[in-house]
Amino acid sequence: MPEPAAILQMGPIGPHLDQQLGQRGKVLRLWEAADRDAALDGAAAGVRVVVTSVRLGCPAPLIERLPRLRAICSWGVGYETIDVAAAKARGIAVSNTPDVLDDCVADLAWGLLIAAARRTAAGDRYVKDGQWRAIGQFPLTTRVSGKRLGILGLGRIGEAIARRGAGFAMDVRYHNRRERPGVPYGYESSLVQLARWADFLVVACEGGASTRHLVSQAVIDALGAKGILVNIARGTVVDQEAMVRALAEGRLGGAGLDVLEKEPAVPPELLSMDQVVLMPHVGSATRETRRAMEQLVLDNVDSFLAGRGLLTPVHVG
Ligand code: 8YV
Repeated sequence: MPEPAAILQMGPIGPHLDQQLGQRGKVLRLWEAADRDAALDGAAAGVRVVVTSVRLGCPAPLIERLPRLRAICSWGVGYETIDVAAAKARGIAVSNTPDVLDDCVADLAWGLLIAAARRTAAGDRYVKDGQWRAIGQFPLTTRVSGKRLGILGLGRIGEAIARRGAGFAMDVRYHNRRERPGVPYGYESSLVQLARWADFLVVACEGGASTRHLVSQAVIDALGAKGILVNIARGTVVDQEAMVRALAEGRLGGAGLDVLEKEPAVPPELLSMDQVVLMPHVGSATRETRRAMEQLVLDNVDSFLAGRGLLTPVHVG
């Protein structure tokens, strides 16, 4: 009998991780199996660790098929695609990759904010399409410095976004489920109030059922015709239909979006809007950060296999 795989890898994650994981033990690379069900059945009794990503997930039925599973190590800070409750019920620990991506995601949030306010993507098209010469002066845009920045979700990424606000002389406030003691930013217990106050509202909270459509029609209306919405979190946090309507009718000033509700589907109305800047869900997608995320998954696997538990466990409920 060949030795059963101790590690189940759900799909390709990155060259460093994909290559290094095999040095930790026998790995079942599920995406390479001709018959996934048969491969899972064959390996089920041996698997102690699942290596996955926020994209690939780890649903309850899979957890149920692996009686010896003790750890799920995931790539990505979000974990809404992993059934953490099902794992917890079986005493299975779950890790994600926090901290290492905060700066890159915050950088992109600011890139989108500035791009939406100053219309840098539209300006780039204007120059490259020859309109500078043909039409002349580009239309006036919206000032960024000195404005009011509202943040939905003052976690690690939200704080990194808030810190950068100081460089732009911005007044920063936030909305969370609960006020965070000791942070130097004003707390708004109502998201509608925060949106009414803010010039820019940046979405940086977690995804999943608990935050679905938190940015509702009422929040969008409160942000208003001069307001700009930035989302680097999850498309599901925003009522996308309401947002598209408000943008089309000029009731929302603009948007910078790294994420959409049903990626990679893009509402066609957005394609022709110069007040909207879109990116293909790449908040953490720099060479440096992706490498660090891969390494953190490996470090979690190593720590678990050495009996020291996970380094960056997810804590829920
Ligand atoms: C990735 C992410 O860019 O970590 C997360 O939760 O969303 C990002 O790091 C994304 O998963 C790519 O699809």
